[in-house]
Amino acid sequence: MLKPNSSPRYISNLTRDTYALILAGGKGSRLHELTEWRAKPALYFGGKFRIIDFPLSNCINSGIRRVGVVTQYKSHSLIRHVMRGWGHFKKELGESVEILPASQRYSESWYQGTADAVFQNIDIIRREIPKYVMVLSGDHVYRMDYAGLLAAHAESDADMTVSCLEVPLEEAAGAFGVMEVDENNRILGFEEKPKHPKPLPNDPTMCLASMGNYVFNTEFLFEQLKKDADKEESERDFGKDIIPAIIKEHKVYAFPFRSGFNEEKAYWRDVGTLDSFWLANMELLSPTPALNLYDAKWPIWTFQEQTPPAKFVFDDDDRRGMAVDSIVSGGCIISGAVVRHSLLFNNVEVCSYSLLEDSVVLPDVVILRNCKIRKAIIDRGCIIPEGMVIGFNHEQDKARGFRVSENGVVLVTREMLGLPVGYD
Ligand code: ADQ
Ligand code: ADP
Repeated sequence: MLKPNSSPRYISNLTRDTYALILAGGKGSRLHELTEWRAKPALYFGGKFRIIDFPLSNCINSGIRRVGVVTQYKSHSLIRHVMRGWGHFKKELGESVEILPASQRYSESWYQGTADAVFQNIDIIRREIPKYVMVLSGDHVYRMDYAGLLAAHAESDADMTVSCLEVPLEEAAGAFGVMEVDENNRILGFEEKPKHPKPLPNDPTMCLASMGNYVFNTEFLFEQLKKDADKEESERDFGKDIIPAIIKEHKVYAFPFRSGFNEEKAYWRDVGTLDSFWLANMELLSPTPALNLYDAKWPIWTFQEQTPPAKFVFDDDDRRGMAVDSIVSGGCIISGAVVRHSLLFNNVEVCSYSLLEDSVVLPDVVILRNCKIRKAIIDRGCIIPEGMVIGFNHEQDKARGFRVSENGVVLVTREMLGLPVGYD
């Protein structure tokens, strides 16, 4: 709740006084070949987006118009995307989306942990003179009005606030930072990726997990980063080093994630594995998905390639080309083929007599005639040869060099098909 005497411009002053830093340098190693050439935040999602579009759109829609995107690992396609899709902001109007690659300003090395990625950009943040710095993970798909988080931070007079949500214990174990809070949500204990997370007092199956999104008072952040930089044994990481070191002496609060939308259950996905990537995309095919991409009040902005409309045509033999229960993006041509319960990104061509089911197909893919594909992720730029069967016999899929996930999703990339690398 806001203080009753707060000015009508309370929230807009908070968001205006904030600089957001999106950490987008992570490797995403459990996505295997999907992130071999691109950072996880550059991974495609939902037919026309990349993951980074979600935190970026949340910032812009929340009224935070000064944003830095911190890049490191395999950043080429990420930088290209941010430049093309997010490069039009006007510095003169107090708006900017800047790319901040590791540039060795404060040390000879690349960014070490997440805290170092912020530390090495201190001078850039300082120039903006923000009252608050919001550090966001660039790895997750969700819609969130960050103004609520900022308001809670300011209201509780906190030094730092950590955005969190309830997660089943087995999901959090080894994956998330887990915290204990008092009745006012002040953080009393924090463990980074514990094997045995502490359950909630009122629910032994769930725990309180960090989303990797933080708000800091700017000067407080700088002090803590400098202190941490002087510690030899530190890994320079917010979860491992900074948060555990400050919770005793400083006011660090948890903010329970609410999207700010009228949703039954707040949507937040860490699409960190092939299975979760596939499933999160499949979920969008539901008539009423938990993630609403069609809400004009909270648009997800992205770089839009100019493509002609999707097209469904009869082939020479009068076979009907169709897609049902599917999302089909611009530039696609379905010619005499059947597409069922699948998500197609831009410029996918499916040729006659082919059948595609339960699959996610990234941009610029050609599926030639007579293919049968089920429960697959087809990476960008693949050309599936005539008659190829994928997803019906996993031994055969593996023998071809495709990757089969724990839950039986088959990943196919250009390299696996023996196509020349360097496709861009
Ligand atoms: P992880 O997501 O495992 O845990 P990490 O790998 O440090 O933490 O990545 C956090 C974010 O920073 C990601 O968006 C990643 O892309 C980026 N990143 C990682 N290393 C970077 C570097 N050197 N330079 C630039 N960017 C980098 C964190 C928290 C947990 C929390 C989870 C929620 O530490 O406490 O539960 O996020 O997913
Ligand atoms: P995008 O993320 O826009 O698809 P990338 O440049 O990251 O663009 O790479 C797209 C695809 O091209 C990847 O799936 C990968 O297979 C291939 N690729 C890109 N660069 C290389 C490279 N240097 N070597 C091999 N393959 C590459």
